[in-house]
Amino acid sequence: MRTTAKSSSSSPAPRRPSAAPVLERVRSPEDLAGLGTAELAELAAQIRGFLIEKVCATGGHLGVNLGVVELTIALHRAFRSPRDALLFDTGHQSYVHKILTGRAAGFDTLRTSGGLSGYPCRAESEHDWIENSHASTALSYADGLAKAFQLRGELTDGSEDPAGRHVVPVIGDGAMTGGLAWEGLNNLAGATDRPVVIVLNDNGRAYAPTIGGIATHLGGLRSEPRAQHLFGELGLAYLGPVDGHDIAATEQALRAAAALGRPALVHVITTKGHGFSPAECDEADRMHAVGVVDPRTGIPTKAPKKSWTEVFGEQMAAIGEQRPDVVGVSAAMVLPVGLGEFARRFPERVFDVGIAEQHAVCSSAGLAAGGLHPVVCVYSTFLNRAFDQVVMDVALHKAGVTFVLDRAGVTGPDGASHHGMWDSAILSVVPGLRLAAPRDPARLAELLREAVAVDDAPTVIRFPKADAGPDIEAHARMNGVDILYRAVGRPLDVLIVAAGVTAKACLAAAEELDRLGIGATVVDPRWILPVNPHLTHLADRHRLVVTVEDGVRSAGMGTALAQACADARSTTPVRVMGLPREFLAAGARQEILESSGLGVRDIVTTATDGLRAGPHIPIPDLPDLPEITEIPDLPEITEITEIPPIVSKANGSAKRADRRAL
Ligand SMILES: Cc1ncc(C[n+]2csc(CCOP(=O)(O)OP(=O)(O)O)c2C)c(N)n1
Repeated sequence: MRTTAKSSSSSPAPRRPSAAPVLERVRSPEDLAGLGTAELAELAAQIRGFLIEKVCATGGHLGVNLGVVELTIALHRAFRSPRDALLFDTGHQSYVHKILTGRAAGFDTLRTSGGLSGYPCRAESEHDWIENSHASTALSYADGLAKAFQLRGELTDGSEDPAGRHVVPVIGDGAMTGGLAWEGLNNLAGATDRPVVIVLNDNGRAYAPTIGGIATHLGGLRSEPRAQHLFGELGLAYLGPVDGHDIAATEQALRAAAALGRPALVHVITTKGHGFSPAECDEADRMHAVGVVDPRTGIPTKAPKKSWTEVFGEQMAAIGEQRPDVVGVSAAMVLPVGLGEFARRFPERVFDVGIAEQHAVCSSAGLAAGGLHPVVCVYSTFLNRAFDQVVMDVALHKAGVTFVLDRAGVTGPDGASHHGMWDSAILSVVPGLRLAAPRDPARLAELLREAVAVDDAPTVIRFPKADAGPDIEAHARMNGVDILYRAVGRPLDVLIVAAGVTAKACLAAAEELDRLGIGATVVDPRWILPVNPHLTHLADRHRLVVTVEDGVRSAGMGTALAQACADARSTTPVRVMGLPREFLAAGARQEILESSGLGVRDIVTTATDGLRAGPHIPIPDLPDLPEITEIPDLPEITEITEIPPIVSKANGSAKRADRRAL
């Protein structure tokens, strides 16, 4: 705890007047120490103006950060970061912390490739102890840090001894609905000799108003503070509620909690979007996070195109009309996952369970056991948490539960934690589970209907954070596999298996290969897991298979197909293209896909390399290909119903010449 800083309620030390805005003078938390009440208020106003200007220009978490300006100033006055560990949960409300720790200049590059991260980031600053953005983790981190500091003899005992270190998790009321938070709280509350100061930032909302008994309890404490409450019963000291927009009062409460020498919770009341009327008036989520918007009105500067989320939302609402047993389940994200229209039409059939993915999945197994068909709508990256529930509570129970994974594949500006790149890898090992990747809106409509028709196993639909784009029609469907392209009059050189939205790049690559005299077939299996047995049959009739998916390549569709081909004794080599097993940084989605080796040219090169590596097949050298920066619109494709026979090879190792149709 800072012992030198005076509370802003005491008279400020006389300072020489300075023309520079206060914000420019604050380069580190130490610079806050000498500021008096008026200057602190000025600083808060300047930070708010700065956030509105910068975040409206780049996009990012606006409403949440406008709500914690004064709270963060108070935190940095009461504690000595980085010696004391400030931990923000979920992490998206760390912009003010970044400004106060010398990172204001980076805001022009917020959430861009190589720019300032939208979450805490250890590479950026010693003030960032953790780099979290999945909710409800901070209390567990705090528990671990406090135990480590205690064992090393560094943890504070609540005295003013400057050697003692504080651990201060700052957690939202939404994040408090996650089970992990309560596991952490259980440990913190029981450790009376480890005086962690928990700051509960209660703005009454996750995106929408926070649901459940805890939210009701907090609401009760807000409107009528009382001595008996949940936190006290658990053994924590409780301070508050305190107005989180009053710097002096908040700082005072934090100092008081830190001086207790026992675990304490400071209940801070804030308003999401505080001080920016477009955010304060935004019914949906108080402008929680925005794209590029007009800083005066908060209205997007570009008219958005129809997204995958919207297409899903329309289809889900239409299915709801026909299937009264279909219900929607969301982990505090009813609107972001596209359940808005379904909720409007069937309010009693949507369950917001809080930021509780594990519970969402297990509770859905219960809904299925009770005769309903739940559609669990979560972002791909957040399903990671509920893997055990998918396996044990849904798959093992043969429960008809459909998972709709938005933000699958590369997401973009949110960076490593938000790319939905693990779902097909982890789900590939779940017995009985079927996973579909629609390539276009028509396939999403079709696959969603197929998925909710399965009542004895988990089904999954995955799609990215992107514009949905136009439909890509197939020439034919063979045993459930869509044939998207077949080079007329060319041999069956390479079979390109496209997962979902990679179809467009695969088709462009097939065109390029055709120009090189290489015969490509492009297929979309639609259901990418388990492997459609017809694919191994198709693989056997080509010289090379290239699989393309926007999930991690070490497991998933391609790996499963390679295994299936080996099991079927196919000798055709399989080249698997997908995302590397790395944490991918923030950036524009297309840029990341290309830098990860999923561009059109990468597919062409993989095919030509693979064919060249095959036995004695003459492959022409690649001419210098023109640089492809955008995927070109696809030319008209000639209708075919049969694959032409393969051209006979002079050497004996080539495939049979008397081909049947595929
Ligand atoms: C495990 C997980 N699920 C979902 C989300 C998506 N999400 C981001 S912020 C948020 C709401 C957080 O509410 P709260 O903790 O109250 O913080 P506030 O935004 O109100 O500051 C949600 C659901 C997430 N980050 N992590």
